[in-house]
Amino acid sequence: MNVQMILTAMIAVTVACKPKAKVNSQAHKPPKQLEDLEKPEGSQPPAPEAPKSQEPPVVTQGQSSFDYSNLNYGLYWFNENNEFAKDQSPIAKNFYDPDKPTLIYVHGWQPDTIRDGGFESFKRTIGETTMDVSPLWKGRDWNIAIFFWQQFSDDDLLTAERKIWDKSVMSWKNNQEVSAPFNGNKSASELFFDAYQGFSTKQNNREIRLAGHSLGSQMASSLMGQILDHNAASKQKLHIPERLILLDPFFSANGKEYLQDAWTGERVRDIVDRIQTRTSTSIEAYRSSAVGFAPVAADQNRPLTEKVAFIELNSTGFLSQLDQAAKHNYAPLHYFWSIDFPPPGTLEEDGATKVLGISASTPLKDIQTFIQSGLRARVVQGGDSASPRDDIHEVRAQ
Ligand SMILES: [Ca+2]
Repeated sequence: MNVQMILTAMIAVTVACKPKAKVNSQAHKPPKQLEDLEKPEGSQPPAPEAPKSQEPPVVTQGQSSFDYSNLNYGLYWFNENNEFAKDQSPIAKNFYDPDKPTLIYVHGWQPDTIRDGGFESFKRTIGETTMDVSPLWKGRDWNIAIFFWQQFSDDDLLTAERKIWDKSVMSWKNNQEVSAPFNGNKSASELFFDAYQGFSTKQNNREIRLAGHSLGSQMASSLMGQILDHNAASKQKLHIPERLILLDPFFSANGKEYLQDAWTGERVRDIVDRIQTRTSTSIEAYRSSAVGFAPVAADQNRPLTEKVAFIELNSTGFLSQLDQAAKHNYAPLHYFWSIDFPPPGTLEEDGATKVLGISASTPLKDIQTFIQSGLRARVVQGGDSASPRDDIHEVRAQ
C-alpha cells in the first residue's frame, strides 16, 4: 500500500476536531504585592493608584479552534477541557504550572488540515472509539502541551519531512490554501527548540516527557539533538527530557541532499546514540501500523528499534488490517490512555528476566532495565479492544 495514501487517510481521521463551546475559566487574581502586606500602621493615606504595570495580563482563557488566516505555531498548553492556550507568561495554572511534570507532544504530517480547519488535540477518534485523554493526565497533575506546526506540515510528505531539517524550504499555508515563504530563517525543528527553550527556562519540575507521532518523531528527535548541542555550548543548561517516546515513527527512504546524503532515519539513530551516550533519557518506540518503521517506501530502521524499548502494537485486531491509517493513529491514543492503568503484565520466554511491560505508567527505572536487558515486546492479548486495560505483552530478547 502506498505510504502517502495511508498517511493521507490517517490525517483525515486525526484532525477531525470540531470546535466546542467555550467554558469560563476561573478568574485568576495576581498575588498581593509585598508592599501591600507590609504597610506600616499610621502611614500616609494611600497614594493614587499607580499606573498599571506593563506586565501582560494572566492568560486564563483557552481557545478551541485555530484562525488559519494568519500563521500560528508553537507550544500550546491544554486544560482539562481540551482547550489550549499558547505558551506565554503569565498563564493560569490550570494550563501550565512550572512545578508539575510535563508531557510535550508533537504531531506529524497534516495534509489538507488547514483547508479543513482541523488540528490535533488530546481528544482522539480511532475507529469506533473517541477518547479525551486530557483528564487522565491533568487529573494526575501533569502539564500537557502540543507543539503545533500544522501550517508548515500541510505540504507534500517529503517537503513536510524536509522542513523539519532544512530551513531553506520553510513555507506556511493559510486558510485560502495559499503558501507563503516563512521569513523566520529557521527550520520547523529549530522553531520547536525555541519553544522548548522558553519552556525549560521557567520549568521547575524536571520530570519531562517528549512524545512524537509519525514525522513528529523526527521533530522530537531533532529537538533532543539541539538540546544536547545547546547544553554542550552554553552555561545556561536546558532540562533534558527524561523520556523520549516515538509513536509509530515515519522515516522516508533514501539519502537526502539536505542531510549530506544521510537518511532521515539514520540521522535520528545518530541522535539516539548521542542521547544514550550522554544522558540517562530512556527511549521508547511503539509500532502500531505498517506505516511506522515501514519496510516499503520508507525506512524500517531496525537498528533504531534495537537500541530502545520497542513495543509492537500492531496486533490491534479491533481495527481492520486494511485500515493502516487508523492503526497508525492508534499509537498516540494507546500511549496517552495507558497512563490510566498499571503497567501491562508480561508473558516471558524461558530464562527471560522478570520485567514490567512498557506503557506511560511504567516507572522510568523499569524502562531502563528493559532497555539494558536487550528486550522487545509485542501485545499478544487484549488487541481486540482499543483500551490498553486488557493488554498483555510478550517480552523476548532482541
Ligand atoms: Ca486492548
